[in-house]
Amino acid sequence: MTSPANAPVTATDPASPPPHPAWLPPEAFRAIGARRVLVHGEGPPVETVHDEVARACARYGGRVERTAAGPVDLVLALRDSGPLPEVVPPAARTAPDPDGGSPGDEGFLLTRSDGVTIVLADAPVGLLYGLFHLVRLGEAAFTGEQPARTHRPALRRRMLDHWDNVAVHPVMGQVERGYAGGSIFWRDGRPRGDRERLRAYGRLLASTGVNAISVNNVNVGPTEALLLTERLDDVAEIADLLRPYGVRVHLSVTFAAPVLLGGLPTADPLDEQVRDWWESTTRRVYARVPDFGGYVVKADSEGQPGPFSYGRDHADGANLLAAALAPHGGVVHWRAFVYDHRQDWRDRTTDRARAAYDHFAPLDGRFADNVVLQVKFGPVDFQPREPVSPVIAAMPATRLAVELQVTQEYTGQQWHACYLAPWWHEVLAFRLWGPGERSVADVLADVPGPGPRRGGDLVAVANVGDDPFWCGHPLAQANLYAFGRLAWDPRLDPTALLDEWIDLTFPASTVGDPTLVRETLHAVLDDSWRIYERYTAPLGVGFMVNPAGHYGPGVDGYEYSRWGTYHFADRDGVGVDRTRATGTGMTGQYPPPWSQVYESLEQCPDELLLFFHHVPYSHVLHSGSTVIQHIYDTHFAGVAEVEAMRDRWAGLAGVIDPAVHERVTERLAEQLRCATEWRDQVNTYFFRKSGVPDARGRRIH
Ligand code: GCV
Repeated sequence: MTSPANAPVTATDPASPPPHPAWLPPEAFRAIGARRVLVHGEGPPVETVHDEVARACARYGGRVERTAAGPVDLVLALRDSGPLPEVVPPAARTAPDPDGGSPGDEGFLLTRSDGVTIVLADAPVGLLYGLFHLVRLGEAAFTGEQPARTHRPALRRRMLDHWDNVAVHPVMGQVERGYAGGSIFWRDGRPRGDRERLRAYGRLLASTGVNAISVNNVNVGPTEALLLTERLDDVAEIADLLRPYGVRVHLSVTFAAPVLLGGLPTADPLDEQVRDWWESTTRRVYARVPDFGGYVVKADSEGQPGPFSYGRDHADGANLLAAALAPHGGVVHWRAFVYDHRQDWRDRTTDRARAAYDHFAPLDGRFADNVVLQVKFGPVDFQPREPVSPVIAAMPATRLAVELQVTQEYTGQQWHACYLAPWWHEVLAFRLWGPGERSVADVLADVPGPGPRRGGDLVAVANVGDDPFWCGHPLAQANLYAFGRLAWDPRLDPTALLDEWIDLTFPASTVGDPTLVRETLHAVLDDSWRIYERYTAPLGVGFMVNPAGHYGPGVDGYEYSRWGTYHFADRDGVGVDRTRATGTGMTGQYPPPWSQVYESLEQCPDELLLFFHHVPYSHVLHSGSTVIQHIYDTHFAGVAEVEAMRDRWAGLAGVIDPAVHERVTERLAEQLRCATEWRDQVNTYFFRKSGVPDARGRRIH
């Protein structure tokens, strides 16, 4: 049995076989490939549309043309590319854009009348998104009459950040927090040159709606820093490969670049020479990559350089880079993940969860228009359960990006099946000012209402590598898929998204028993995030992971460390007092009603109880259980549920691709081993601390 610690890094070289098709196997294009198709328009993404359709038609017997020579079943047309082809029925030609808005830069209009399905777009990438929408619809795209409907992304930027190192980092390896082998971009200090894999990646991203990526780790080392200057060609090559898929490339840069690369004595954001250096450097970037997206910056965070070294604040720092990018239309994603990572555990006044708000909320209104403040979704660090970050409600005059983690750093590292879309959906649907008010998604989508009105982006840390299944765990592909789709439309239902992913990845005609496949995948994945939560850290207290790699249990692993992530368990109770009355006061960072709800022991939701309160083990939850009994019950239940997942999965042997089946079987065995370890360590720890036996008399060590 291969365990995560000694898992082989799966390497492929340029000559190796193509990776798993993920959710775009040829069969997913059958409905389109069997049709007579007209593609009308020009521009790189239109060529992509044409090539996709041509490939599908070659396989499934249809035909594709650029000018109509006869009747067609499907028209994909750019509206401003000359007169629309005659075959577009008059009704569709004159149809006003529904809801009064045009498709815009990235949207498309879909209608079907007189037996012809029509996708119209104003910009080439809209046509590409329209094509992939048809792929999702399959045969349903070619039935009946369909009134015109405009589809537009809710969020402007839908971005994946790659924490890929160009040179192998001595501790973090080729990909920081990467669980899918090596980087798809870099190997041992050089570009890996696997152009086919990058094209395939661009195609997968476009099909979900992702339109931006950053290609290197936010922790920028000396080799990575050079991507901004002398190794710009490496970035340009990636940009060239992804452009046909509507994906713009961004770069993580170090704030110390003027010193490291420019030979200046300072990187002070108010220094004239420093400003000039960023301006000229950025000009050269755009000369080489005209559609370059911008910079991502982790400053004054976990050892990365930043404006604090010069007595400046983060608005000074972010605005420096924003000024250099503005003339070219670029943005800076400035991360709000700033906290004291050298905290003394004895110091009970410092609260890491407060840090982002304390640093950034006072700066609201000072950030340039092209600064996007990138905020982790929770106040601590991508835990399987945290409250939503109060920063998102606190900065009405600042553009925001909410950052999620598709890579499963704290959610089983792609050894555990953990479908994260329900968690993200919960975060995006969280109503920051209480029931009936705007949600996180509304803030990002700039839906009118009180609070922030600048709109924003959804960003996530990517989970892919050079693994043949892209993600190590084949079922982790569903997370990547769901992230893109939620960024396009945060209101989408996670269960429906899983169905979309199943339909595409396991087309009915390619598996032995489609109903069994669907039921099994739902049984394994629907509740998998909550199951993971059940056998790991209880009631929102977080961490308790093994500090060496954040995989597996380590209940006291961080308790006496400098990282600010403590649970404070003793013989009487557990949890972090973040109340205003007796604790760190973090509850006061929320607007009402949450500032009161979280402050109140009676009202605080069970799942966040230990995030906000230190309580005795005998404290009775809303569920009716005591805290200690809840810990025992959930940990026994979580392991039993993983056993059930494993047994359900076994039923797919011989029904799906054996390679996928075998890989998932292997991972479920490891998940069960690890979940059991979590259960036994957590239960034993709390039994020994509290001395309270399990009311059900089960074995605790
Ligand atoms: C890229 C966590 C991770 C780090 C990561 C950091 C961040 O602390 O463990 O590996 O660094 O978050 O988001 O910058």
